[in-house]
This record gives sequence, C-alpha cells and structure tokens, in this order.
Amino acid sequence: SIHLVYLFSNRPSGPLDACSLGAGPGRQALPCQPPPTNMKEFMQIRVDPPGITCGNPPERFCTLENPYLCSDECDASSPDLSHPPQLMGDRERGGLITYWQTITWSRYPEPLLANITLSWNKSLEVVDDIIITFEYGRPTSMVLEKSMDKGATWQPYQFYADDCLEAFGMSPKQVSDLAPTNLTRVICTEKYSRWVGAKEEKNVVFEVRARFGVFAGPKLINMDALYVRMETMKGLRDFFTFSNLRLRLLRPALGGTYVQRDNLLKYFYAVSNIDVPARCRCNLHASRCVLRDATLQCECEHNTGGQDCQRCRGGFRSRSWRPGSYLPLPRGAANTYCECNGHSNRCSYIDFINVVTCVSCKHNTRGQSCQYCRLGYYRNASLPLDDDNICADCDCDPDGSASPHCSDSGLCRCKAGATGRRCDSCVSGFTWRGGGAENLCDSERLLCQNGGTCVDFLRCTCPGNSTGTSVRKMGRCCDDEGGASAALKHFLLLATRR
Ligand SMILES: *[C@@H]1O[C@H](CO)[C@@H](O)[C@H](O)[C@H]1NC(C)=O
Ligand SMILES: *[C@@H]1O[C@H](CO)[C@@H](O)[C@H](O)[C@H]1NC(C)=O
Ligand SMILES: *[C@@H]1O[C@H](CO)[C@@H](O)[C@H](O)[C@H]1NC(C)=O
Ligand SMILES: *[C@@H]1O[C@H](CO)[C@@H](O)[C@H](O)[C@H]1NC(C)=O
Ligand SMILES: *[C@@H]1O[C@H](CO)[C@@H](O)[C@H](O)[C@H]1NC(C)=O
Ligand SMILES: [Ca+2]
Repeated sequence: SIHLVYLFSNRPSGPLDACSLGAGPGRQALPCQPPPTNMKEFMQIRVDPPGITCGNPPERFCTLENPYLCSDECDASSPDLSHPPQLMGDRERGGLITYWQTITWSRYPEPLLANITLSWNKSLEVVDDIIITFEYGRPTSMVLEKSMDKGATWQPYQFYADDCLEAFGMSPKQVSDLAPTNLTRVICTEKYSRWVGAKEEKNVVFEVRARFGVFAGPKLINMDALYVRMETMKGLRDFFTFSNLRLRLLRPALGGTYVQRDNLLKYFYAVSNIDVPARCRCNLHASRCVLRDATLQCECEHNTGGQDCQRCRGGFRSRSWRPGSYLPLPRGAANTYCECNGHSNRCSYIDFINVVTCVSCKHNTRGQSCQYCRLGYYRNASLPLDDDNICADCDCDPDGSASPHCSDSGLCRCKAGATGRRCDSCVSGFTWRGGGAENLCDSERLLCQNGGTCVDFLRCTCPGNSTGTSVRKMGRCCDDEGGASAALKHFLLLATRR
C-alpha cells in the first residue's frame, strides 16, 4: 500500500468532490476516477480442488531448508494450527505471519495442482504491482490468469516457471524486454521461480509499475504520457483490467533439486499474502466506488449508470453511451455530450414536435440540451461542455458597452471611444471618464502651449499665476488672459464634437 501513495495520490478531497465539479478554484485537476486501494480487502477467495487445504485430516510437514525437521503440523480443527484460505487476505498484526497451506505432495507423481480464485465480480484497473507472497518457497511453475467477465472466461496474464521452455514451451522474457508496441504481450518469466532459498525471496510479482514505466519513464515521472497512451493505444486499458484473478499452482518449490520421493512431506504450497493495488473501473464517470450488497459498485455521475457506469442512466437513453477519456490532460473529459450535459436533471418531451428538451438548465446554460449559454454569458472554450463553469459572465462594462450581451467569443459591443473585451478601456486619444471621453490635451499630440502642463487630459496648468483663468482650466493654451482666444475656440470646437 506504500506504492499507492505516490503512484496515484488523487484521493478526492471530500465527500462532495464530484467529478462534474472537477473544475474551478480549489478543485483538483484530475481525471474522474476513484482512488486506488488494496483490493485484497474486498476479494472473495476460493481454492480448488476441494480438500486441497491442509489439516483435514491433520498432517505433518517438513521444510525444504531442513528436511529432517518435520515437527510442524497442520490441523484444521485447531485455531493455532489451521491454515484456511482467508489467511491470504488478512491484515497481519504484530508481525505474526498467517498463511494458507495445502496438503503435501504425498501422492507424487500425480501433480500437486491447486487453484486460487480471487473474485471481485467488478471491473478493476490495476495500478501497481500484484504481489503474491509464498512462505516455504515459490512454486516451480504457475500461471496467473485473469477474467474480465466475472469468471465466465479466463485468459493467461503471465506465466512463471524456473524453465519457461520446458514448462510452457515459451522462451523466457522479462518486462524490460517489452517495448511500447508489444507491452500487452503475455510473457513467461523465470525471475520469480528459481530456487534461491525459501526465506530469501518470497514474492511472485506481476509487474505493473515496470510496464507503466515503458511509457511514463523510470520512476514514473511522466504519468501524462501514460494517460495519453491509455487513451490512444488499443487494448492498453483492457490489459490492466480484470474482474477476477486466478493463480494456477502447477508445481511446488523443489529446493533447487529433483523431487525426492523419500521425503514428499516437504513439498506443498503456502501463501501468506496477496496484494492487489487497483481501482474500480468506472469508465471515467465516477470518483467513488462503494461496497453495496457485498458487491463493488461505481457511484456513477454524468447521467451514467450500471456497476461500471457502462451505460446511460434510465431516462437518459436517447444518445449513445461513451466512456470518459483521460484527454484533454490533466482533467480528462466526461464525453457525455448527451441529454442535458449535466446542467439539468429534468427532461420534458414535447409531443407535437417530437423533441425531448431539458428543463431548467442550470449554470447559466440554455437550449434543448443545455448546450448554449444564456444571454449575457459566453462559452469558455477551454472547458468540456458539461463543466459547471462552462458559461462565463460577459461582464460588459455598463459605461463603455452598448449592450450587456457579448459575442460567442466573449466580446462586448463598445460605445465610441471604448475598447477591450469588456469595453472597459479607451482607444488612443480617449480617456476613461465614465466611458471613453476624447482627450482635450495630452503630452504627445494635443500639447499645452507656452510651457503649460496637461492635467487629467482635460486642462492645462500654466506657469506663473498671472495668466487668465477660463482657458487655463480647460484649454490647451496658456497664452490668454481669458476671453475668446484661439485656444478657447479650439476647446469649444472639441466640446461640440463630443
Ligand atoms: C484450475 O482452473 C482451470 C481453469 O482456469 C481448470 O482448467 C483447472 O481444472 C483448475 N484446476 C483445479 C485443480 O481445479
Ligand atoms: C461472482 O459471480 C459469480 C457468478 O455470478 C458468483 O458465483 C460468485 O459468488 C460471485 N462472487 C462475488 C464475490 O460476488
Ligand atoms: C517487443 O518488441 C521489441 C522491439 O520491437 C523486441 O525487441 C522485443 O523482443 C519484443 N518483446 C517480445 C516479448 O516480443
Ligand atoms: C476558462 O476555463 C479555464 C480553465 O478552467 C480558466 O483558466 C479560465 O480562466 C476560464 N476563462 C474564463 C473567461 O472564465
Ligand atoms: C502663484 O500663487 C500662489 C498663491 O496664490 C503662490 O503660492 C505661488 O508661489 C505663485 N506662483 C508663482 C509662480 O508665482
Ligand atoms: Ca496472511
């Protein structure tokens, strides 16, 4: 579970964190999917064949590392000596290792076969390495299988053997041999099956992290690249998806040598833990997954429904369902350009024109599918259509604008002299005075004469105190004692032009 934290730390910040509210200030810019968790908490474990679990009748067993010390006992009727399947998924406390254990290989040469089936009956997406921990040695050969349809059909996920060619007729590979083009290939690996001592290496791993690394780079620094691939590369998302897993144990650990028939009590399987770090697959239409009636279930949004949000909700069936997408980064998109785009929960059927139309569109939207913005609002092109903030206020300046409405791109219609998207600034030669007002003086074109200084683009102040008053206040010239000077005439001319 340590892995999970830095891999996908997008746990929603609170219970109200709904995917449709993913945008806006203070909200996280992340795709709409539930956080990952260790799915061992929710798995149903079944082992086959019946009678494979040790202890009924009670049995003695030895160990590979000390084959003449056979003092251990498995007894299903004793709590301390029993090893039921549940111990593969328990939370071990206080350092005590608990494990499921099989009967020994006393019926050799008949193969010692065991299946461990882990059922969730819910589409899951694995987000980190699946780790199976074997006590008393890892199997000489085994297969990890997966089902995507609740156990109806199975397919191999990875083969494990100390000799892949002999066990499965496959040449041994490692994940590091895989390239982006063949990442979804099922391989046989010898890495987790060779005998190195039962205590030295206990884990058999299905490498998810290393596969992600093929796209996201070492240490998974570029997760965006992985998301893009998930969206664009056929079969990639499905490769990491399963509803159930099965371990087919085909041959137990042999201690690095051939089978010793005189001491078969040292051959058996024992599994102490199975970690399955995964998230519910909700097709990017839910941020939460809950246990309901003992079954995992996405809490679907975007008017979708079903266990995996794999269809449109009842009453929202007139358009076809689509999965959400990881693109555009980083938030992804709901792709629910259907019905009311998430801006209304109510539709009304207008009989005589045979049209279903949304009622009471929220978020300043309007239209049959709430697909337009109300007058006075315009569409934010960088947001998906179902975003709560899709319609931005035109916010046209009441002084500078001729109308409170704006164009599709948010441009307000300006009065003369005003400019800017909101008509809240002036074209050159104009100054803002409750709207764009033409300048009467400035420091470039309409200079004050005779050493005067232009104040507020409206009046000139003149050097010395002896000159006139009226022109001094309003005009551009400071050469007049008052009266109808050329400057005043000029001012009056400008004033009339306004
Ligand atoms: C294990 O499962 C496979 C199918 O995945 C089946 O063919 C096989 O018989 C099972 N083995 C046991 C021992 O139940
Ligand atoms: C999963 O589904 C199968 C078949 O429908 C059923 O037998 C099994 O009990 C289910 N398991 C869980 C964990 O719900
Ligand atoms: C995957 O492709 C790479 C490059 O094309 C190749 O070298 C490698 O052998 C392939 N791996 C497998 C398992 O086929
Ligand atoms: C449009 O949405 C983007 C992304 O949320 C945001 O950064 C931008 O400020 C929005 N623009 C307007 C005009 O609201
Ligand atoms: C202008 O008059 C004011 C007071 O009337 C005085 O303080 C100032 O010094 C005078 N300036 C000049 C340049 O004479
Ligand atoms: Ca355990």
